[in-house]
Order: sequence, then structure tokens, then C-alpha cells
Amino acid sequence: MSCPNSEDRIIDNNKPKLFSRLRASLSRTRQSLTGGLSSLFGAGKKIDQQTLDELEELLILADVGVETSMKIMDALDAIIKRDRIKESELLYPALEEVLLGLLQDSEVPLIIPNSAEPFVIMVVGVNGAGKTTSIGKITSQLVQQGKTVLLAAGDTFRAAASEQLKIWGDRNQVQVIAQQPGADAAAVVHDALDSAVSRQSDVVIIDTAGRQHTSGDLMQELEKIYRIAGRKLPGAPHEVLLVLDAGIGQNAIQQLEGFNKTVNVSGLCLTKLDGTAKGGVIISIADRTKLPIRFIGIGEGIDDLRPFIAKDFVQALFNRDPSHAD
Ligand SMILES: Nc1nc2c(ncn2[C@@H]2O[C@H](COP(=O)(O)OP(=O)(O)OP(=O)(O)O)[C@@H](O)[C@H]2O)c(=O)[nH]1
Ligand SMILES: [Mg+2]
Repeated sequence: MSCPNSEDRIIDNNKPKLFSRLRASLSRTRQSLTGGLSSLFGAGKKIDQQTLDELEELLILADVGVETSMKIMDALDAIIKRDRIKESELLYPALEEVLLGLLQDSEVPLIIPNSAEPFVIMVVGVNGAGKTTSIGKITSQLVQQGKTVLLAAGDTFRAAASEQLKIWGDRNQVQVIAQQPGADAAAVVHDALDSAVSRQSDVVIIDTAGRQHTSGDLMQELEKIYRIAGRKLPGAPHEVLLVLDAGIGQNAIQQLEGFNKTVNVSGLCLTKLDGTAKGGVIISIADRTKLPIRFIGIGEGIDDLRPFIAKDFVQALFNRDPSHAD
């Protein structure tokens, strides 16, 4: 389901600046995904089977994945027939249309409902995916929206983990509930939810230790946190946000499947799009998982996390300035 207000949300005075930042951060993905198109879709060149085969190969190499690339080619073929396209240059807008069609349904922003009870977000993912940093950035956005936020340091695995979360807590001036390293993560979550209810916090964000989706014991711990949250507050966690490093490309799909066996992932945050050429994976993720892509991470700074807006993303990939778009 697309967000009817997406246009409203992105039209502001900062739009050109925000867009150029997005475009700059996607430069490596753009290079791998659309950089090769100019030689394929040359001026005056007619569309032939070789052009289409090479395009499909290019998509696969850019981490879009075989299944989704085939789907894209079928959709493109339908547009070629529908619009009786002959010139390869016209494949640019056709491809944009197809990609937008694939990505649009994943544009579902995370909206915190007004409720008497805290909205609980549990953040999961493998080691180093960008969980704690993304929590810091999301907190900043929520605070700017006037929400009261409480952070739960559910990563009790490493001593430095709660320190890292506390730094983000200080930066955003929100409370962090933590215990000693080695403490039971579910107990931290239990305390945090008690505290959030008594303080009437709007949002609780639970940080968790990075773990491989294949590690049985650690996944059990995650299941326990999930269960405790639901027992303390019926319906919690209201959002299970899986953080995926875009640089892992197609492995993202396996990670999602692994986490989904234990917790019910309800949204995705795709980080580090700025450092990778594999950002094409977002198209495959949108197509194959049908999950909301809540956020994209495009840098390490506090403002470098954006709600995912399909049209902006596609235009940035094609190096198009939205002020010149329809
Ligand atoms: N360039 C870039 N770096 C990012 C982004 N998101 C996170 N990082 C960096 O990735 C590194 C790991 O981030 P963390 O937030 O500590 O990752 P984590 O998932 O909490 O890691 P563990 O707790 O060890 O599992 C940090 O250096 C972050 O600054 C992003 O969108 N872009
Ligand atoms: Mg962390």
C-alpha cells in the first residue's frame, strides 16, 4: 500500500538539498545499476533482443537478483508492446515506470498512532548491520515530531553496547534503561516497559545484540524478548524492525527469512546505501518480501536516515532532478 501523503511529506524548502544528498549517496549503486545503460540505450539505437538480454544481465549483476530481474524484463516487454516502443532511448522512462511499480508498495512509513500505551519498536539484525545507529537516528526524528521516547538497552552482550546507546540517548535527551553487561536482556526490556508505562512514554525502542539468524541460542533470546514485551503490553512489540546492511546484497533475503522464523518482522531498515554498489538489492527486497521499507540509511550522521520514498529513490537512481519531473 502506498502512502497517499508521500508527496506532502517531501515537498518542503529542503527538498532540493535532501534530494541531492540522496542522489550523491546512491552514486555507487547508480553506477552499477544505471551507469551501463547509456551504452545500451544509445541515441538512435533500435531495441533488439541483444539490448534486452544485456539489460537483464546488467540488472542481475547490480544485485537485483535473477527472479526480480526476470520480472522486470517481462514488465518492460509489456510496456514496449503497449507503447509500441522502437527506440532504445525510450527504455529509460519505461524502466523507471517498472522500477517504481515494484518499489511503490514498499513505501509504507512508520507512523506512531496516538495511544495511551507506549508504541514498542524492537530492532533486530545481524552484527554491525546498523541497529544502534539507526535507533539513534529514528529517536531524533521522533523527538522532532514531539514524541517522548525511551530506549531499552537490550544488547547486554557487549559492555560497550549500552554505552553506545546511552550516547545516542544523551544526544537526543531521552532516557535509556540499561543493566550490567551480561544481564538478562528480557529483564532489561521488562524494566524498560514498566518505566515507559509509568512515565507515559509515547515510544519505546528496544536495541538488541547483533546475532546471526542461524544461531539457535541467540535467536531464542530474541524470542524471549519478543514474548516478554507482548506479556507486559498486549500487542507489543508493535513493530519488529529488521536492520539490513545493503552491502550484503542478495543475502538480505536469507537474513529476513532467518529472523522471520523467530520474530514476526514487520518492517525493514536498509542501511549503508551510501557505501555500496549493491543498493539494487532494495528492488529485489521490495519485490520478494513485500514488507514495508520503513527507512533507508545513507550515512553515519544523525540526519542520514530517511523514510523510504520510492519515487525519490528511482529518480536518484536515474540521476533525475525531481524539480524537472512531472
Ligand atoms: N556509511 C554508513 N554507515 C552506517 C550507516 N548505518 C550505520 N552505519 C555504521 O555502521 C557501523 C555499525 O553500526 P551499529 O549501529 O553499531 O551496528 P549494530 O547493528 O548496532 O552493531 P552490533 O550492535 O555490533 O550488532 C557504525 O560505524 C555506524 O556508524 C549508514 O547508513 N551509512
Ligand atoms: Mg548495536
